[in-house]
Amino acid sequence: MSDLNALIEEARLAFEQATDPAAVENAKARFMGKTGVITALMKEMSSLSPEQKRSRGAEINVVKQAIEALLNERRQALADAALNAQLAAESIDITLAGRRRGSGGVHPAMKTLERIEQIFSTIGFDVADGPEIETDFHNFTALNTPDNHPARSMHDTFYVEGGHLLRTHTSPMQVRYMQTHQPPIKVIAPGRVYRVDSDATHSPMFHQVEGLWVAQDVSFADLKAVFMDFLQKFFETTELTIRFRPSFFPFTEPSAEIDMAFTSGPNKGKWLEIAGSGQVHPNVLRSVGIDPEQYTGFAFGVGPDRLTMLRYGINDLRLFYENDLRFLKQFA
Ligand code: 2NL
Repeated sequence: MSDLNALIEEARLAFEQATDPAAVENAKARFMGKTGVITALMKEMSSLSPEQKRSRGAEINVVKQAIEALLNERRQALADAALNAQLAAESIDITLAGRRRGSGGVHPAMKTLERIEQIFSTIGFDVADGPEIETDFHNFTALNTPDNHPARSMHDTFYVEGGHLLRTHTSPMQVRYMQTHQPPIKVIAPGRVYRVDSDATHSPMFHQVEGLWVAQDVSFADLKAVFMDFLQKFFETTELTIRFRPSFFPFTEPSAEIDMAFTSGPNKGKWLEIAGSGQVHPNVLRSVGIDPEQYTGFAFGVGPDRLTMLRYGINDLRLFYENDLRFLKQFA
């Protein structure tokens, strides 16, 4: 029996020294496997008498069960240790604050467009919408632009398939609006426009807002009042003046540039070119089926990016298009 007790101790030691499941199974084979010690002891019994067989068999069984118990204990201990190690490694601190999705912001160029739309809405102007890929008719012909006008050249205008082009101003939206509405017409047309131009002060894509009021007896005086009202609301000050300088556009006659100057503040006294304008040319009205003998109107076009720069004190147009978050976050 003492040889058998020694065997149990031997097994206990072997299992203890096995520090991973594979080693435990190897140790098990040494005792319980086909070529293991227990199997050998069983075979040895063949030479014993039936009497001796019974008692020796019972003893061996006790040992076998003891070793099996040790084996299962060790298996369980290793499995527990592995699980605990995994739990420790994968532990998460559920008290930590979650990772939030950053909230976006409206781009300053779009903020200005929204602001302009809002201001003109309050004085009864509708907001037009339309395609950025336009027909030659809506972008040029209807706007009294002659076939040989330099703006139509490929040096100035992006042409796409099928004779279409990227609109060079937002006027085509107003042309479409006039084709589908009867005077009185009060509409603004904000959006992206495209020109073949790219340097420090020009981007091939920029923004424009045009305004149009066509009704009976709409005059330059109305333009001056509407535009002044707009600027005062936009800059939130009455401390500004405007002046009209004669100019030329194919779609207006007469035409004028509008300059403005602040009469107080850091930009006081500096004249800034901010819009082109004029009385809508009779040919433009005719091309959309409006009788110029019955109706007149004014139109203007502003570069909102310029207004954004003035309003926020931005000195470089390129900042609008670099998508540098350090710049953009200041407007969020
Ligand atoms: C500029 C010049 C201008 C217009 C745009 C216009 C639109 C229609 C009819 C007549 Cl549908 N005119 N738009 C008129 C004068 C000037 O923009 O330099 N913009 C930045």
